[in-house]
Amino acid sequence: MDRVGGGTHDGLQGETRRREGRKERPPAPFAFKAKVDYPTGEMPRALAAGDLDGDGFADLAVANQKSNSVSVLLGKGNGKFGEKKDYVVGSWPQAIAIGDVDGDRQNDVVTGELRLELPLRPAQQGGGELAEKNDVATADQPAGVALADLNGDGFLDVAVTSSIRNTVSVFVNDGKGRFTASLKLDTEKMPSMVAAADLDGDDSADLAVANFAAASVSVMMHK
Ligand SMILES: [Ca+2]
Ligand SMILES: [Ca+2]
Ligand SMILES: [Ca+2]
Repeated sequence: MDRVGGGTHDGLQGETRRREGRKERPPAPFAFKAKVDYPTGEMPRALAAGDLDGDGFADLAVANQKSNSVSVLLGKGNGKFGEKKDYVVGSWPQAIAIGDVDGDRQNDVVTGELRLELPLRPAQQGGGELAEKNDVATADQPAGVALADLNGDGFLDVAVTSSIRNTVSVFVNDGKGRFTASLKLDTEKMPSMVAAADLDGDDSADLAVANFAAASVSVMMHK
């Protein structure tokens, strides 16, 4: 834990060491080139980066809330992206995640929308096209989606918030992209985003949920 105050002997020494440590290393160059803009659908609300066409370069998937679509922009590997290709999803998508949910070693796209969340699958090896959507019923208004192996079987499960039910639900993946509702946990008011990460170093994924109307984050540790 960081010390507060810094007036103690240890604190001053620590601060001196930190300053010296910084001096020894030249500062890393830190700058960005001029931005490049790419069109999406209307009201892009969420995006995820991941390789969708198997070429090893990150692509972008954008959930367009007003257009009820997902725009996929394939990365060329030099930082440039091709033109978007749009895929119709259900109404008002507001969350998106990329991961291989059906075990074919190609990444899939999962979005959260007004009533459903759905995996979309790349149709063919190397194509980067998304297959027909496959809907999974969730609680109302999934506002946030995270993909992580939550039950330790090696397959990516889905954690999804319901902004009007004040819950985060876990849907367990059978390894082929078929999800079963498994857990429903209470959050505070209007949960929005959810993140899954190992927060206590025990190699199992825990959950953190931002509560839009409660000015809080709910943290759920895996037992
Ligand atoms: Ca790619
Ligand atoms: Ca896949
Ligand atoms: Ca799992």
